Amino acid sequence: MRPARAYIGIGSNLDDPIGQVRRALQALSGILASGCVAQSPLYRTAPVGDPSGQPDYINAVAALDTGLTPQQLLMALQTLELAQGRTRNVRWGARTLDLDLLLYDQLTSDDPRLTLPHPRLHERAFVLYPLCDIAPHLMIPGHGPLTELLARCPPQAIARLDSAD
Ligand code: A4P
Ligand code: MG
Repeated sequence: MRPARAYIGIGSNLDDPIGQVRRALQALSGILASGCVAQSPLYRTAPVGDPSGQPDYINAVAALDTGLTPQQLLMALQTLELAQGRTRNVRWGARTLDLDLLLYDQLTSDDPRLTLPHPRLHERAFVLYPLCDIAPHLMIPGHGPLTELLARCPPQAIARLDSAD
Protein backbone atom coordinates (compact mmCIF):
# COMPACT_ATOMS: atom_id res chain seq x y z
CA MET A 1 0.00 0.00 0.00
CA ARG A 2 1.19 3.54 -0.76
CA PRO A 3 2.53 5.29 2.37
CA ALA A 4 0.82 8.42 3.66
CA ARG A 5 2.66 11.75 3.77
CA ALA A 6 2.43 13.25 7.27
CA TYR A 7 3.75 16.59 8.53
CA ILE A 8 4.90 16.89 12.13
CA GLY A 9 5.22 20.18 14.04
CA ILE A 10 8.06 20.17 16.56
CA GLY A 11 8.34 22.67 19.43
CA SER A 12 10.44 23.03 22.57
CA ASN A 13 11.11 25.82 25.07
CA LEU A 14 12.74 23.98 27.99
CA ASP A 15 16.04 22.22 28.76
CA ASP A 16 18.17 23.08 25.70
CA PRO A 17 15.39 23.56 23.11
CA ILE A 18 17.76 23.44 20.10
CA GLY A 19 19.14 20.08 21.29
CA GLN A 20 15.60 18.82 22.01
CA VAL A 21 14.43 19.66 18.49
CA ARG A 22 17.53 18.12 16.89
CA ARG A 23 17.07 14.93 18.93
CA ALA A 24 13.39 14.82 17.97
CA LEU A 25 14.26 15.12 14.26
CA GLN A 26 16.58 12.11 14.62
CA ALA A 27 14.04 10.16 16.63
CA LEU A 28 11.30 10.72 14.02
CA SER A 29 13.42 8.77 11.53
CA GLY A 30 13.21 5.77 13.87
CA ILE A 31 9.40 5.55 13.95
CA LEU A 32 8.19 2.13 12.84
CA ALA A 33 7.18 1.78 9.17
CA SER A 34 8.07 5.42 8.55
CA GLY A 35 10.84 7.47 7.00
CA CYS A 36 11.69 11.15 7.34
CA VAL A 37 11.66 12.72 3.85
CA ALA A 38 12.25 16.41 4.70
CA GLN A 39 13.23 18.63 7.61
CA SER A 40 12.79 22.38 7.83
CA PRO A 41 15.38 24.73 9.29
CA LEU A 42 14.96 25.58 12.98
CA TYR A 43 13.24 28.83 14.00
CA ARG A 44 13.34 30.82 17.23
CA THR A 45 9.78 32.01 17.91
CA ALA A 46 8.02 34.13 20.54
CA PRO A 47 5.57 32.12 22.65
CA VAL A 48 1.97 32.25 21.40
CA GLY A 49 -0.90 31.98 23.91
CA ASP A 50 -1.01 31.60 27.68
CA PRO A 51 0.61 31.30 30.13
CA SER A 52 2.63 34.52 29.64
CA GLY A 53 6.31 34.80 30.55
CA GLN A 54 7.40 31.50 28.93
CA PRO A 55 10.81 31.31 27.26
CA ASP A 56 11.03 31.55 23.47
CA TYR A 57 10.42 28.37 21.52
CA ILE A 58 12.49 26.54 18.95
CA ASN A 59 10.18 25.23 16.21
CA ALA A 60 10.62 23.10 13.10
CA VAL A 61 8.54 20.86 10.83
CA ALA A 62 9.35 17.42 9.40
CA ALA A 63 7.70 15.39 6.63
CA LEU A 64 7.32 11.64 7.13
CA ASP A 65 6.21 8.92 4.77
CA THR A 66 4.44 6.40 6.94
CA GLY A 67 2.61 3.11 6.80
CA LEU A 68 1.09 3.78 10.24
CA THR A 69 -2.51 4.90 10.67
CA PRO A 70 -2.99 8.47 12.00
CA GLN A 71 -3.82 7.09 15.46
CA GLN A 72 -0.73 4.83 15.48
CA LEU A 73 1.42 7.75 14.39
CA LEU A 74 0.03 10.02 17.14
CA MET A 75 0.84 7.30 19.71
CA ALA A 76 4.38 7.04 18.35
CA LEU A 77 4.76 10.84 18.62
CA GLN A 78 3.49 10.84 22.21
CA THR A 79 5.98 8.06 23.06
CA LEU A 80 8.81 10.23 21.71
CA GLU A 81 7.55 13.23 23.74
CA LEU A 82 7.65 11.14 26.91
CA ALA A 83 11.13 9.80 26.07
CA GLN A 84 12.32 13.43 25.94
CA GLY A 85 10.90 14.26 29.35
CA ARG A 86 7.54 15.80 28.37
CA THR A 87 5.14 16.31 31.27
CA ARG A 88 1.59 17.65 30.89
CA ASN A 89 0.82 20.04 33.76
CA VAL A 90 -0.42 23.25 32.18
CA ARG A 91 -2.15 23.37 28.80
CA TRP A 92 0.09 25.35 26.43
CA GLY A 93 2.69 25.52 29.25
CA ALA A 94 6.45 25.36 28.66
CA ARG A 95 7.56 21.95 27.41
CA THR A 96 10.70 19.98 26.56
CA LEU A 97 9.03 18.63 23.44
CA ASP A 98 5.70 19.00 21.66
CA LEU A 99 5.06 16.91 18.56
CA ASP A 100 1.85 17.81 16.74
CA LEU A 101 0.45 15.85 13.82
CA LEU A 102 -0.22 18.77 11.48
CA LEU A 103 -1.46 16.88 8.42
CA TYR A 104 -1.90 13.27 7.32
CA ASP A 105 -2.32 13.29 3.56
CA GLN A 106 -5.48 15.36 2.95
CA LEU A 107 -7.41 13.62 5.75
CA THR A 108 -9.81 15.65 7.88
CA SER A 109 -11.04 14.70 11.36
CA ASP A 110 -12.83 16.65 14.10
CA ASP A 111 -12.18 14.03 16.79
CA PRO A 112 -10.75 15.99 19.78
CA ARG A 113 -8.24 13.15 20.37
CA LEU A 114 -6.89 13.66 16.85
CA THR A 115 -8.05 16.68 14.89
CA LEU A 116 -6.79 16.97 11.32
CA PRO A 117 -5.50 19.26 10.05
CA HIS A 118 -4.14 20.40 13.46
CA PRO A 119 -6.79 22.93 14.59
CA ARG A 120 -4.48 25.94 15.03
CA LEU A 121 -2.00 25.27 12.23
CA HIS A 122 -3.51 27.82 9.82
CA GLU A 123 -2.97 30.83 12.12
CA ARG A 124 0.51 30.11 13.48
CA ALA A 125 3.61 31.59 11.87
CA PHE A 126 5.78 29.14 13.84
CA VAL A 127 4.13 26.31 11.88
CA LEU A 128 3.43 27.97 8.51
CA TYR A 129 6.98 29.25 7.82
CA PRO A 130 8.81 25.94 8.40
CA LEU A 131 6.03 24.03 6.62
CA CYS A 132 6.40 26.32 3.61
CA ASP A 133 10.17 25.69 3.59
CA ILE A 134 9.62 21.98 2.90
CA ALA A 135 6.22 21.93 1.12
CA PRO A 136 5.49 25.30 -0.51
CA HIS A 137 2.71 23.94 -2.75
CA LEU A 138 0.73 22.25 0.02
CA MET A 139 -3.06 22.61 0.21
CA ILE A 140 -4.46 22.66 3.74
CA PRO A 141 -7.85 20.93 3.77
CA GLY A 142 -10.57 23.38 4.80
CA HIS A 143 -8.23 26.37 4.56
CA GLY A 144 -6.68 26.48 1.07
CA PRO A 145 -3.15 27.00 -0.25
CA LEU A 146 -0.40 27.25 2.36
CA THR A 147 1.06 30.35 0.68
CA GLU A 148 -2.27 32.19 1.10
CA LEU A 149 -2.41 31.27 4.80
CA LEU A 150 1.12 32.62 5.24
CA ALA A 151 0.16 35.90 3.55
CA ARG A 152 -2.85 36.27 5.92
CA CYS A 153 -1.04 35.13 9.07
CA PRO A 154 -1.02 37.70 11.92
CA PRO A 155 2.48 39.09 12.60
CA GLN A 156 4.44 36.95 15.08
CA ALA A 157 8.08 37.27 16.11
CA ILE A 158 9.97 34.48 14.34
CA ALA A 159 13.60 34.18 13.19
CA ARG A 160 15.27 31.40 11.23
CA LEU A 161 18.40 30.03 12.91
CA ASP A 162 21.64 29.53 11.01
CA SER A 163 22.54 25.85 10.84
CA ALA A 164 25.66 26.76 12.85
CA ASP A 165 23.57 28.06 15.82
N1 A4P B 1 -4.74 16.24 19.70
C1 A4P B 1 -5.80 16.47 18.87
N2 A4P B 1 -5.40 16.66 17.62
C2 A4P B 1 -4.03 16.55 17.63
C3 A4P B 1 -3.05 16.65 16.61
N3 A4P B 1 -3.38 16.91 15.32
N4 A4P B 1 -1.75 16.47 16.96
C4 A4P B 1 -4.89 16.00 21.13
C5 A4P B 1 -1.41 16.23 18.27
N5 A4P B 1 -2.30 16.12 19.28
C6 A4P B 1 -3.61 16.28 18.96
O1 A4P B 1 -2.14 17.87 23.28
C7 A4P B 1 -3.41 17.77 23.89
C8 A4P B 1 -4.25 16.73 23.17
O2 A4P B 1 -4.47 17.15 21.83
C9 A4P B 1 -3.59 15.37 23.03
O3 A4P B 1 -3.97 14.52 24.05
C10 A4P B 1 -4.08 14.84 21.66
O4 A4P B 1 -4.92 13.72 21.79
P1 A4P B 1 -0.85 18.00 24.16
O5 A4P B 1 0.33 17.94 23.25
O6 A4P B 1 -0.93 17.06 25.30
O7 A4P B 1 -1.03 19.42 24.85
P2 A4P B 1 -0.61 20.85 24.33
O8 A4P B 1 0.45 20.76 23.26
O9 A4P B 1 -0.31 21.71 25.52
O10 A4P B 1 -1.96 21.35 23.75
P3 A4P B 1 -2.20 21.71 22.31
O11 A4P B 1 -3.62 22.13 22.28
O12 A4P B 1 -1.72 20.66 21.35
O13 A4P B 1 -1.26 22.97 22.17
P4 A4P B 1 -0.60 23.36 20.86
O14 A4P B 1 -1.67 23.82 19.93
O15 A4P B 1 0.34 22.31 20.44
O16 A4P B 1 0.17 24.66 21.32
N6 A4P B 1 4.26 29.13 20.82
C11 A4P B 1 5.34 28.98 20.00
N7 A4P B 1 6.04 30.07 19.61
N8 A4P B 1 5.75 27.75 19.58
C12 A4P B 1 5.07 26.60 19.95
O17 A4P B 1 5.47 25.50 19.56
N9 A4P B 1 3.17 25.65 21.16
C13 A4P B 1 2.07 25.79 21.90
C14 A4P B 1 1.26 24.59 22.18
C15 A4P B 1 1.62 27.09 22.38
N10 A4P B 1 2.46 28.20 21.98
C16 A4P B 1 3.53 28.03 21.20
C17 A4P B 1 3.91 26.72 20.79
MG1 MG C 1 0.62 19.51 21.30
